[in-house]
Amino acid sequence: MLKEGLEKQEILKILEKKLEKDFSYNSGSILGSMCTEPLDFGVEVYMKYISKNLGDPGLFLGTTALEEELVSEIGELFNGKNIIGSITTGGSEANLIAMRIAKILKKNVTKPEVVVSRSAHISFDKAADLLGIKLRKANLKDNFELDLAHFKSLINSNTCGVVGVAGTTSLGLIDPIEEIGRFVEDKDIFFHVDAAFGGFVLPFLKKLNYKIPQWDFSVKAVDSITADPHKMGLGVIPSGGFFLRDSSILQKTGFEIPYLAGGNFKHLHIVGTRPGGTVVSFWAIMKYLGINGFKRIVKKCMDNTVYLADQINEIKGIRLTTNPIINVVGITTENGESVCKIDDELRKRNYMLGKFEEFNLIRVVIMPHVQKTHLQTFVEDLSKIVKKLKI
Ligand code: 0PR
Repeated sequence: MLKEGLEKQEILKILEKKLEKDFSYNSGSILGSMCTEPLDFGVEVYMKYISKNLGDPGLFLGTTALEEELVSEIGELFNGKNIIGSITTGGSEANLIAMRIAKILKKNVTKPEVVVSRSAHISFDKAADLLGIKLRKANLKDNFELDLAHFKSLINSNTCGVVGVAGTTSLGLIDPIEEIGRFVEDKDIFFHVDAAFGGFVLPFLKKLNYKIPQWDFSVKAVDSITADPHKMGLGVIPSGGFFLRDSSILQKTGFEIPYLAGGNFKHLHIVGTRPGGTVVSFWAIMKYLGINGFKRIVKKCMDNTVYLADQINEIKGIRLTTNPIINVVGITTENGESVCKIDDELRKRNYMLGKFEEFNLIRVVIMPHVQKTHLQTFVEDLSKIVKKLKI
């Protein structure tokens, strides 16, 4: 550490140089990320309220009330009533909270298991590891949709929870939530839906008259939902979301910290000190955009998705893994050859996509920062690469 501090200007200059290595959202390079540039107004509000700490809610009663209002409003967007929950550090924390609840509610089960689809996010593996839960993974069919019969066969007397994904990480697919709901309807099994990505896409696609199957609290058996502001919500990082139908579960399973300056509030979080600024910011973003604002953003992403999908169909040697349902595009080879070489070549040209070796696909996520011009140059380069590699 320096003995004497530097001038602000000098520090800013050093920082600029050091951070040159980072990719920027507007460069056209970031094509495989589920995060994006937060909304300007959200950033403005966040900066203003950056010191709020919801780790001690009693000291910030206004922010606490704002969080409740925000959660309830998002709960309504997901067709729920009096939904409780909170803004988390991300989808991983929200999924961990859900898995913990599933385990605690079934105290009599000594070897708890949770059934998920093979395309469920890695955060369920992390949660299973931390909580001592056995994860039972249901197979996918050839078209990458969930094999429901296999899913059902994995449910047994040790099952404390099942998970459906609404907007899978690899392809943006929607698991059949209603059908999974039927498997657990009369059983004492917690049903969590991971819509970390899809949560701020699907409600607006539905309002844009896209055919979207029921995936949210409108399905009676659904107990909780993950949906992240810092993905398609354009919220600042870190902001995920956990939404819970039955408020008595907070009383039954919540943590308590008796000594806090602001008093004791039951909570479900894994972290202690946690940002309030992100919550205030997302409250402001929801008010500012309204349903129509989100519809416009989602529509632009979908138009670009269709554009890219059409272009991929034109390139010989590669094809779409599946027809995109939401703004996630999976690309694979026509002859089954590995996508790794294509991915390597793309990276050399600074195209950063997601690579899912298990499914032999590379993933483009058409986030709000992705412009049609980015996709045009991407397609030109991709086409050249596929030709050069003779795929
Ligand atoms: N559930 C689903 C369906 C997800 O896709 C993700 C993350 C999570 C949960 C976990 O969310 P957090 O990362 O907020 O904990 N999906 C992205 C992915 O794995 C995360 C991501 C975002 C990765 C930006 C890369 C990146 O540049 O692809």
